Amino acid sequence: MIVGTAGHIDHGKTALVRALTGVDTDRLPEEKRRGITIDLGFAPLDLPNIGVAGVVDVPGHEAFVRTMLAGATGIDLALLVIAADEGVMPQTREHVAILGLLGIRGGVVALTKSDLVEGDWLDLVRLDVADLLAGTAMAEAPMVATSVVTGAGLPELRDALATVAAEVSPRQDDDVFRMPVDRVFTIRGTGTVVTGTVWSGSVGREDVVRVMPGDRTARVRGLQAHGTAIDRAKPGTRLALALAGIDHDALTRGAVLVSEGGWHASRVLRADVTLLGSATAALSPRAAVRFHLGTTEVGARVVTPGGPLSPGETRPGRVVLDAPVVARAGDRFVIRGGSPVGTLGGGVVVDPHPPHRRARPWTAQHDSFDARLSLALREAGGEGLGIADLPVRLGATPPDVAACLERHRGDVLRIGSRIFDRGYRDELVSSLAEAVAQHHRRNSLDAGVLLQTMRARLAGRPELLDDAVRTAVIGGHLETIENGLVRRTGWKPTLSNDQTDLKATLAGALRTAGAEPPSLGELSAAHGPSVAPIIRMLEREGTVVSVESDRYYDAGALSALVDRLRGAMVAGREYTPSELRDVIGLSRKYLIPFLEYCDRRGITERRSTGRVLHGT
Ligand SMILES: Nc1nc2c(ncn2[C@@H]2O[C@H](COP(=O)(O)OP(=O)(O)OP(=O)(O)O)[C@@H](O)[C@H]2O)c(=O)[nH]1
Ligand SMILES: [Mg+2]
Repeated sequence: MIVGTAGHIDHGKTALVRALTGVDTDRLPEEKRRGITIDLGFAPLDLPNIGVAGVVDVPGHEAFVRTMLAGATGIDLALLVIAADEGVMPQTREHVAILGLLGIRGGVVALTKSDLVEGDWLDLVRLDVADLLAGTAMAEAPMVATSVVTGAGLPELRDALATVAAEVSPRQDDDVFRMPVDRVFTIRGTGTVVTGTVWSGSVGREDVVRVMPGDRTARVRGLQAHGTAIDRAKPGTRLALALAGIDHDALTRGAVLVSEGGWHASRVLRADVTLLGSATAALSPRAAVRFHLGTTEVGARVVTPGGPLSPGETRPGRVVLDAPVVARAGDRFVIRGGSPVGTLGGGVVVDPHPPHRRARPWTAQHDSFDARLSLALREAGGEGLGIADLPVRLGATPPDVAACLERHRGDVLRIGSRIFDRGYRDELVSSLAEAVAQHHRRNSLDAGVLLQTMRARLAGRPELLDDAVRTAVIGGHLETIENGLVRRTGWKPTLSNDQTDLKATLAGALRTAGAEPPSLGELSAAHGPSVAPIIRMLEREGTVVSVESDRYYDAGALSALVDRLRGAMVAGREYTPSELRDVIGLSRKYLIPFLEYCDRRGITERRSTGRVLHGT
C-alpha cells in the first residue's frame, strides 16, 4: 500500500510525514538550506489494522511538478495537504487534477497548520476544499485538521488513512512484474541500487530482470522494503533492489524493470485522451507536449481524428512519442505543456502496440476486455497475436487472459504460441479455395497448384496458412496431391481434342527419339505453349520421365538405356565418361545428364576418377 502526498509548496507535507513517521524525507542539503522539497522522499507509515504503508513525499514547488508526477504515479491513496491559513492554491489544484488523471481512487485531506487559524476560518477553508474536490474520486475523502506544532489531529489523520486504506482492493499477485525506477544510486560493496514502487507482479532474489527501454538484463542480488531485507516483493511495495550485471550509468529515473516477455517499448500508443476543462486552448497535433507515464517523461504529440481536442473533452487518439516508452493497456498518463508549462490533461492507454498502419482508433479502455481482445485479433488479421504479449497488450493478468481465451474458444483460433481470429481464418479458406479454382480455370492442364505459390499469394503467417489448407482439406474443398500440390476436390485436368492429339504426338515423338530426345524448348517451339503442361501430364501418368529439367525421355526408352548401362558395367570397376560413351553409344550432350540421372537414382555412384555400379 502506497500513500502519496500532494499539495502546494510550503503547506506542510514534509512536516506532516515527519510527524506521522518520524522520518525527515528532506534529506538533500539543498532541501535543508532552501526549506523546500526538491526530490521525492520515502518513509514507512504504520497504519492501525493495516500494517506498514509506504509514503512518497513529493515537492509542491511549481517547477517540480514533473518530480511530483514521478512520485504520484503508482500510489494507492493520496494524502492531500492544504495549509489552513492559505487554503486552496495553484499547485493544490494542479495536484488534484493530476491525481484525477492518474486514476487515484481516494485519499484523505489534511488541513495543516490548524494552529495558525480560528475555527470560523477553518470552516470556510473546508467549504473551499469541498468545492475543489466535488466530482472527483476524492469528493468523499475525510478532512482532518492537523498541526505538527500542537499535535492536534494526528491520531485522527492516521485513523482516517487506515479506514480509507482498508477499502483499497489489493493488487493482484499473479501478474507480470513491472517496477518504474524512481531513484538510482550506488552503495560501496553493494553496487547499483534502484528504488521504485512495484506496480504489478512480484520479484525475488536471483531473478533476472529486463531493464527497459533498451532491454538490458540484470540479476537481482538483494531486495529491501523499508530498510529490511526480503526474499520476494509483492505488488505495491516500496522497494530497493541491488542489481548485478548492470552499470548504474545505464540506469536513470524513468527506466522500467520488467521480467516476463510481452513488454516492448513503443513509439506510438493508442489512448483515450482527456484535455482538462481548465486548459486555455484546444490540443492540436502540432503542439509539442511532455508525456509522463510512470517515472518516464518524453516529448510527444497527440493526434485525435476529427480535429483538435477541446478543453474538457475525452476522445480516442494516438500519442506519438519522441522516444520509446514501456506502456501497458490501462496505464494512466499525464500530458503537460503550454507556456508557462502546466498540466494540460492525460489519459488511459488502450493499446501500447497498435498496428503500424493508420488504423482508426476503434476501442476505448472502458470497453470490455473481451471486446478489446476480439477487436485486436480482427485488426491483427493474418499476423495474429502472441499469447505471451496479451497481458501487456490488453492490460490483464495472465490468468484473466487464459480465462478469456477459454471463454472465446469458439472465435479465437490458437496455433502454437499465437492466436488468430477464427473468422479471418475462415475467410482465408475461402480465398484459398477461390485462388485454387482460379488457377484451375487458367491452367486447365495442370494437375494442381503448388502450395508454396498459394502461400505467397495470401497474407498471413505460415502456421495460419497451413491451418487454412488443413481446414480446406477437412472441409472437403481441397485435396492435397503429392509434391506439395493441392487441387480443388475432384479436379481433373481436361484436354481439348487438339490437346488430346498433341498429347499422342508428343508421346510418339519421345518414343521415336529413344535415347536422344528433343528438349522441352525444342518441342514447344515446334508445337506451341501447351507442350509443357501436357508433358507434365505424361510424366504424372508415367509415360515420360524427366532426366534434366527441360528434357524428358520415353519411359521405355530410358529403362532400356539403363539396362544397357547395367549390362555393360562390371561390378566394382570404375568407368570414365568416355569409356561409358563407347559402351552405350550416347553423345556427350546426352551422356552427362543421363549419368547424373543414374547417380541421383542410385544406379551408379560417382567417385573421383570415374563411376561404378552402385553398391559394388
Ligand atoms: N505552525 C505550523 N507550521 C507548520 C505546520 N506544518 C508545517 N509547518 C511549517 O511550514 C513550513 C513548510 O513545511 P514543509 O513541511 O516543508 O512544507 P512542504 O509542503 O513539504 O513544502 P514543499 O515540500 O516544498 O512543497 C515549515 O516551516 C514548517 O515548519 C503546522 O502544522 N503548524
Ligand atoms: Mg516538502
